[in-house]
Amino acid sequence: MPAKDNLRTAAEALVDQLIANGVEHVFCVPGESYLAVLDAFYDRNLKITVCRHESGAAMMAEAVGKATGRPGICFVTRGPGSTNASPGIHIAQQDSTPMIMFVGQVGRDMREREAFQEVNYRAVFGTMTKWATEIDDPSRMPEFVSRAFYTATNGRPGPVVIALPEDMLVERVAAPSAPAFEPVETWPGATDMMRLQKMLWAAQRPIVLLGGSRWSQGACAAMARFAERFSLPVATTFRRAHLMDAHHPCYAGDLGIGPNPKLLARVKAADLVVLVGGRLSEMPSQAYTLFDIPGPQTTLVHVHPGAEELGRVYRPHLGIHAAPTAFAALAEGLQPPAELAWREETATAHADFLAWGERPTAVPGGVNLGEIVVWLRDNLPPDAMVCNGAGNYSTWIHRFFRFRRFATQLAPISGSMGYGVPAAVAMKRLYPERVVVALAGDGDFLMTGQELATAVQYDLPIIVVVCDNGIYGTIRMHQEREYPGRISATELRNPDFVAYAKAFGAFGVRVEKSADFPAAFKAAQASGKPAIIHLRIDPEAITPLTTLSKIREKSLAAQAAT
Ligand SMILES: Cc1ncc(C[n+]2csc(CCOP(=O)(O)OP(=O)(O)O)c2C)c(N)n1
Ligand SMILES: [Mg+2]
Repeated sequence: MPAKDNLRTAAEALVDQLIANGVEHVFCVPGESYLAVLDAFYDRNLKITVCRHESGAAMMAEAVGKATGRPGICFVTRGPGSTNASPGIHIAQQDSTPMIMFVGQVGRDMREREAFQEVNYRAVFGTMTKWATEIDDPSRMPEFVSRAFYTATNGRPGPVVIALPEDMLVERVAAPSAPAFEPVETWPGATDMMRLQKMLWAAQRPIVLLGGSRWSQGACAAMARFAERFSLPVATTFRRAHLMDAHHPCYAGDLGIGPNPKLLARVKAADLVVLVGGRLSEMPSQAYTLFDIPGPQTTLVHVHPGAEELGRVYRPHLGIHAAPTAFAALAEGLQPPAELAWREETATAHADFLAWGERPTAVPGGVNLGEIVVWLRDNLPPDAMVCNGAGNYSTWIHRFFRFRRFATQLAPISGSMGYGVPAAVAMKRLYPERVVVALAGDGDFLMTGQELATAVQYDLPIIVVVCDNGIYGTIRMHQEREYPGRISATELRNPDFVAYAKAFGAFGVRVEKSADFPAAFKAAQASGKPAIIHLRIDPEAITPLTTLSKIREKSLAAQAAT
């Protein structure tokens, strides 16, 4: 409510500062701890998405950060609201995503008494964020919010948590809004680029690896032009396949979990690795086995926007402190040598990539996830967004889907289950004209499946493909390998997912044979509603390459031999 004294409450100053910074969407679960902010939302031009669980709200905000490069915003209540949101914060950290979470806090006069739902946010979120803070002085609201935008986006992006004591939020302040934040570019130096050019000229078997954040469609296109002029093979790291058009003749594939052995061999044989944006963490580095630590045997150029990441694990031969956007722009100015010794190798690398994911492998059961993903690949428009969480079902996406554009892949490097549905809800809210599909395991889906209600509430016709094999498949796979035949805590008795969809007012259809999937997908689209396509998958079909029984037999045989 506007006040007679022309002063704003701190809550109003907060919401105005968000709007000044270009925020259009806020994801939240309400709480009495930040009622004043809810009231300030009332007559402001913001799209509010009210969620069913804070993990959903936080993952939605994280997905916005991933897709737009600007901080996604969520609001949650104190105590349990904030701890429920922690998976989204952890994803933003591991995925280097800009995000700001505002959280209610007890009144300043009660602090340190363990008042109702009191949490020490600096302590709880201190190691999972770039900055966890609390605002005591309402007149500093514009300063704190402005800094949050810079902190979340500068260098290596990540999450910021700001706690808001409820009595502070209702105080009136004269402080004017701060000017909108301007993202700060991190440019490579001219000498860095010249050294890189020399290294490229001296190389025989170079390869480029793309990863991390601070990319854009324009930067991906610039990178592709650079790769093309140098005829460089380009691979993407775990869950970053969308950084390179899979149809580009330089694309060499996805260096994630269970990568194409030919790609792995190619990376191992390279004499120059140019890692742009990524950190080469556990998954792409094949559990840190690919390169020696700290001194890699291969000449390594590491381009990263976070100075603290350069030399953190791998000592690069050339470290370039730069954002991928800036690096890609300057890479366009590099000159290729007259002779490109590796030209044919790059063509082979692309052919190897295409061959690896071309045709689905044979697996037990009526529904072959490979065939489903290949159908999606061949039928979805190039700007369709594909979201997923964690589980073995995602292996088929990594191998058989072909991402064509930036931010069409929304998937957590952090390996957090439950990400697909909230990410899809957020993307459909931002981009209603685009096709948005989430793939989820049966375990994965029920971690955040209740956000289907959010999709229904806001008329967001996302399509969720639930890959139901009746098990926590990934863990069962590890179990059969490490403790063959000793099944422990990995079996699931599932609800009727079609009835579940219908109970939410969504569309639901079951698929028992691969051949029925196209009609089910079209029916889901034609319904105009959020939809669940329930795939019944044989638990034996644990990866595109092997079965649970084969893994068990192999482990038992190995045990017998020792
Ligand atoms: C939040 C969270 N909890 C637990 C895990 C450990 N985990 C990784 S994959 C997985 C099983 C996934 O099962 P499901 O979604 O059914 O997919 P499937 O592997 O069967 O295809 C589990 C429990 C995780 N990665 N994230
Ligand atoms: Mg499963």
